[in-house]
Amino acid sequence: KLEAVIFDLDGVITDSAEYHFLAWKELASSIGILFTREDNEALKGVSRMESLEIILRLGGKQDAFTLKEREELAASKNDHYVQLIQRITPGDLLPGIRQMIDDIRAKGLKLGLASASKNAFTVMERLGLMEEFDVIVDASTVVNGKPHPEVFLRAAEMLGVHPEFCIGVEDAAAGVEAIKRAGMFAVAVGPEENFDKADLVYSSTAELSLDKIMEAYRS
Ligand code: B16
Ligand code: MG
Repeated sequence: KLEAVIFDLDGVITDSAEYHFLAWKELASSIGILFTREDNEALKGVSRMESLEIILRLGGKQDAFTLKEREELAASKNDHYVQLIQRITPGDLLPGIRQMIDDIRAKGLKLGLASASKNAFTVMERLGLMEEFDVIVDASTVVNGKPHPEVFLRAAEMLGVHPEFCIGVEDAAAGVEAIKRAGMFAVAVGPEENFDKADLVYSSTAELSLDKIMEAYRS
């Protein structure tokens, strides 16, 4: 029987993916790399340093910087990102998310967060959601990034729920893979063609329906 729903943060609860994009775009341009919104898709759910590697490869500059320089570039992107997310308010929940949280609570299910971001606590605070979630697991406490299942398994463990009785909600292919490898039921948000591994796909968060998800989970 279903006991918990575990959400990804960026791109599911709020559109912080947009702020990641703006910060990476500026960083890329400062080192002469053109970085587009389309390129940004490949960064969703991917860790900070891995994201930088992808951008450097995109610009053919994978060998242009030492490790120390790459760390400085990543830190500079993060400073900018941290500045941008100060603008987030409780009004920045993506459509349908407030309803989902209320429905999950009303059904007596537990609520968890599994994010690859080291800034997840700041974003959750800005959104006013700290009180509503039973557990928040972010990238600072896990060793392996998505698609490794660790962050979802940790959230389930902290909730005291067997993975089999958890649903995970993700907007990134790497995240959906992490949910499936954790042995959970995977709900994806985004274009159908991105998610061949998901159990259920919604085109946007506005379409999410706890009743329908629970129905699909049971069958
Ligand atoms: P940070 P999620 C992920 O968060 C983002 O999707 C990804 O784009 C970002 O690079 C990653 O967090 C690391 O974020 O630089 O803040 O540590 O979608 O797993 O909530
Ligand atoms: Mg995400």
